[in-house]
Order: sequence, then structure tokens, then C-alpha cells
Amino acid sequence: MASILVSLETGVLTVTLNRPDKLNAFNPEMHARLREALDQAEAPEVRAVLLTGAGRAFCAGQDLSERDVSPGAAPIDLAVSLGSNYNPLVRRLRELPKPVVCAVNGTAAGAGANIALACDLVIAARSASFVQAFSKIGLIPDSGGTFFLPRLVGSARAMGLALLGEKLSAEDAAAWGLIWKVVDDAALAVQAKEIATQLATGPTTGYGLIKKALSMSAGNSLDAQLDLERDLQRKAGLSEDYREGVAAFKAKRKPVFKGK
Ligand code: LHQ
Repeated sequence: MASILVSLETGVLTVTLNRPDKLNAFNPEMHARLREALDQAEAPEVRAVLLTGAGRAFCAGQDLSERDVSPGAAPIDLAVSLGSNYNPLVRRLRELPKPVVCAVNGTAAGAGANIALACDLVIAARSASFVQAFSKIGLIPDSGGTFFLPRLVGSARAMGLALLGEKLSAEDAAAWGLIWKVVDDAALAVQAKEIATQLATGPTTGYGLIKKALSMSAGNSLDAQLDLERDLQRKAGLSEDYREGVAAFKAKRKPVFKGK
């Protein structure tokens, strides 16, 4: 069974984590297949990515059954896996110059939670939950968790989530500003696809620049950010879609964006 499923429809590349019997936990093979899927996402005909999970979970993070931590077993350098798998994945999701929607269909735990948070727009099923499970096994939030959490929910809540490792319901996650919104379980797939399709027919160049601007703002002063906005707006203003957007506005018609 393929650990990652990929399909392309109307500009949306849907990528499904597909190890449902393991709650879609990551092993090296799934990382490799996900890298291939994200290679496909670079193609110009892909204008949005929709990431989701098969079965009852979104992703339980690292597959803990893969590692031998029994007494006497050789120590494991976890930095190797972060350096070669998780960190490049998070960077890639952030740097992809097109929107990535994450449909969190169930539990998102450990790295699974933080990979969801690395996406641009997170929609969760009402029954889903977010668990910074790391502290329960003596680890720290990785895959960007210590970056995203305090920025999204503030340091008090970030610290509580990281230290206690308790489940945060999808509704609380939305109320706390951790995610974009929560929808009924039965509506998740359709609503997530609708949003991804809306984005896939939008001004892709502009969206890529929005991602860049918001991502850079985390480390910039106001001065630096104003300069960045000036430079990125120059690029946006040179896009075909900017011309189309203004022309459509003036003609009181719907714009037809080509993503260029
Ligand atoms: C699992 C897992 C799992 C294997 C559930 N692996 N089988 C990256 C690389 C380098 C360094 C280390 O860190 C990382 C990042 C990480 O992600 S570390 C954190 C790894 N993830 C966790 O610690 C989460 C562990 N899982 C849980 O806390 C719970 O299972 C969650 C909250 C995900 C779901 O709880 P429940 O809905 O109550 O389900 P369950 O606990 O009954 O699990 C169902 C099955 O899935 C069960 O197997 P079984 O054979 O008993 O049915 C679990 O063992 C298995 N499973 N997570 N990560």
C-alpha cells in the first residue's frame, strides 16, 4: 500500500498521508514518498496543495515502533532524522510559493501537529485534536513547534501545551488562533477542497509573495518589513494577475487569474 497518495484536480494537488493502521506516523519511506509528492507540487499546473490523512488520524508524528530504545541498544541520534527528514519538510512547506491547505481529519500528534501548523491554512474536523506529545516521551516540540506555537498562541499557552502534552480540541485550537477554522467532520473534505480550489484559481504569484512576507515578518523590524513589502509589492505589481485583477474590478466582472 502506498504510504502517500497523490492526485491532481483543477490545480489542487491532494497529498494524503496513508498509513492509517499506524495513525499515519512517519517512517523514512513515508518521508521519501512525501518528498516526491512535494516535487510534483513544484509543477506550474499545481496552484495549491491540500495535505490530509487517511483514516481516523491526521498524523501521530514519528513512528515510535521504528526505533529500538531497549536497554543496551545503541543510542539514537535524533538530530539525524530531524536534519534529513523533518526540517527539510517544514522548510519546504513554508517556502513553496503557492498555498498549502491542511485538512486535519483526526488527531495530529508530535511532529504531525507541527507539520500541520507549518501549512498555510489549517482546517480541522470537529473531532480532531492537536497534541504536543513530545514531553510525554522526554522530547521537545520539533518540526517547528517551538517556533510556531508561541507565535500563534502566545508564550503562556505554548508553554502549557509543550510541557503538559495534553490534547487540545480542534474547537479550542480555533478559539486560540492555532488554526484557521473548525468544521463538522462530515464537511471537512468538501470544505477543504473548496478552499484549496478557490486558492488554485487565484493569483498564485501574489499568494507566494504573501507567504514570503508573512513568514519574514516573524524576524523583521517594522522598518525591514516595510522595505520587504515595497520589494514584494513591486513583484506582485508586475504580475499578469495584478493587471487582470484590476481590469476585472473596473469591468465589474469576475477575474480569470492564470497564476502568473
Ligand atoms: C503509534 C503512534 C506512533 C507508532 C500511535 N508510532 N505507533 C521526529 C524524529 C526525530 C526525533 C523524534 O521526534 C520526532 C518527532 C515526533 O513526532 S516525536 C512524537 C511521536 N509521537 C507521539 O509521541 C505520539 C504517540 N501517540 C499518542 O500519543 C497517541 O497514540 C495519539 C494521541 C496519537 C492517539 O491516541 P489514541 O487515539 O488514544 O490512539 P492509541 O494511542 O490507542 O493509538 C492507536 C494505535 O496507534 C496504537 O497501536 P495498537 O497496536 O495498540 O492499536 C498505537 O500504539 C499506535 N500509534 N501513535 N507515533
